[in-house]
Order: sequence, then structure tokens, then C-alpha cells
Amino acid sequence: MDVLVFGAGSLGSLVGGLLARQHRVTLVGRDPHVGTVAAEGLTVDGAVECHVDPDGVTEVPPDASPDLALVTVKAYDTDAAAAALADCHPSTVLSLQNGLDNEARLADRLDCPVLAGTCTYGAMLEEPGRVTCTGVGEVVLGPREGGQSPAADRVGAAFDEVGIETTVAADMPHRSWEKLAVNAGINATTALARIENGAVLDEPASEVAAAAARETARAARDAGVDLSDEAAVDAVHEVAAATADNTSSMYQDVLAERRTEVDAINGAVAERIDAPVNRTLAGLLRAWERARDRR
Ligand code: KPL
Repeated sequence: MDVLVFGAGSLGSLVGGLLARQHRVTLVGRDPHVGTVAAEGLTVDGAVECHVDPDGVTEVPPDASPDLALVTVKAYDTDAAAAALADCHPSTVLSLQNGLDNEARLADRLDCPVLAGTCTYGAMLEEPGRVTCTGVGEVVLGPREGGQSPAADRVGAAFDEVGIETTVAADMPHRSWEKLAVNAGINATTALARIENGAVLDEPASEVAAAAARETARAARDAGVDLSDEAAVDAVHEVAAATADNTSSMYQDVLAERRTEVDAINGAVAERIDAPVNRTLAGLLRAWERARDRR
């Protein structure tokens, strides 16, 4: 399979690196990382180890026509990803991103099946050309509107082939909302309180995270997805326990003084329903971003 990874940050480089063990992979990202990959290859270390030789480029090559475009950019770069991919007509697109509506925005611009996915692998880009797998997880993927599709089966088989444990699921809308509840509960709470994920299991952070997750479940039901408050809070607890020592992606963004994905997570919930906790979390993070000229 010819795979183009759009967004060679930590997760994109890890998944792209694992896929490169069996498939032709092009990593599209920033220098100096992709330049080092092009010159010296990509080293994956940590819980999984390999050295592979994908292509590394800063822009989609004009002659690219991938079987799969894997989108791993931050949510606020999704429209740019859609525009860049439109010219290379991928056969299938898979979004492995945080936040709501990424798949719909990709599908608006691209004339191919767009799959939704979740990924629980942990990854850290240590230096140009080297990504560390900080935790082996699994990928769940399927048609963004639910049901089954040959495209999802093909991508699932390609992932399985390289040892990525993959479930092809018919209920992605439910799974995507549950993931949104997890991110709404954990990410902004950890970023604002400057705590690791596990601290979300203890008061007072646990109250804030649970309230944000319950509001997200209400927004899901409002959108016709059957996610109970209890299931959303349980999912937050499960992920916080499983990733207790991890620094959430939003806390990492704050530490690095980067723009966060709060608009696509807490902001997206507060846009859909009256959600005071998510609105407050989004407002605080937006104020922080504005003070640093990050929005
Ligand atoms: O997806 C995550 C993130 O940090 O963005 C969680 C699940 C919270 C793990 O850190």
C-alpha cells in the first residue's frame, strides 16, 4: 500500500514508521525532522524498535497518488490538510486526530471515503529522525458515519500486517464522541492545572473532568449518539488510569507555548449545547493563547 502521512509529528511519525515496515510511506511534515528522515531514515525506539526508510518531505509531492492518506495534524490544521490532499486524490483518508468534525471537514473537500479513527499509542518525537513509542496501544477505525466499508477493511488489514492491533468498527460515531468526552475531561483540566493525566482521578480535578465529560455526553445525545453520562465519566477514569504518567497533548502544547486544540474539543461542545464547564475551560485556554499571540 502507498501511504502518505500528512502531519509527521510524534503520532504521525510513529504510525508512519510502523507502516513503513511493510508499505511505501511518505511522511509530510516540518524540517529538520523530515529532512533528517529523508537523509538518514527514521528510528523508532522505546516499546517498539525499528529503523525504516520512508520518504520525508515538507509538501505533498506533485506526483503523489496514495492508496491511503493518514491525517495526523492538529485539528486547527485540518482545512489546510484537506486543501493539500485534494490535488493528489487519495483512494482513502483516515483521520487520527483529536476533536470533533475533522472527518466532516476532510470529506467536504475530498472525493474519497473518509474514515474516522482513534489511536491509543503513546509517542514522543525526541529529536529529528527519532520517535519513541511510549506505550503500545491499538487503533480503532471505520466509516465516519458508522457501518462497514471495504475501504475500512483494507486499511485495517494494512495496519494489522505491520503488527498494529487494529479493530475495524461499525460504530465510529459513538467511539468518536466517547473519545471527545475523554479529551474534554482530561486535556484542558491537565493543561490548566499543570498536572499529569493520573491526577484527574483525584479531587478537585476529578470533579472538573467529570463535569466536562457529562456535558460532552449530553452534546452526543443531542447529536443522536447514545452516550450516557456514566459511560463518558467511566471512559475518562479508564484513560486517566491507563495513561497516569502521561502529559496530555494539551498540557504539552501549553508547556511548549503552542496553540492548543481547545476549539475542537471543549469549544466544540460549548458550541453545540449550553455547556458552562466546557465553555469556561475553553475560555481560559483561549485567553492563555491570546496572551501569547497563539490565535
Ligand atoms: O488523547 C489524549 C491526549 O493527550 O490528547 C489522552 C487520551 C488524554 C492521552 O494523553
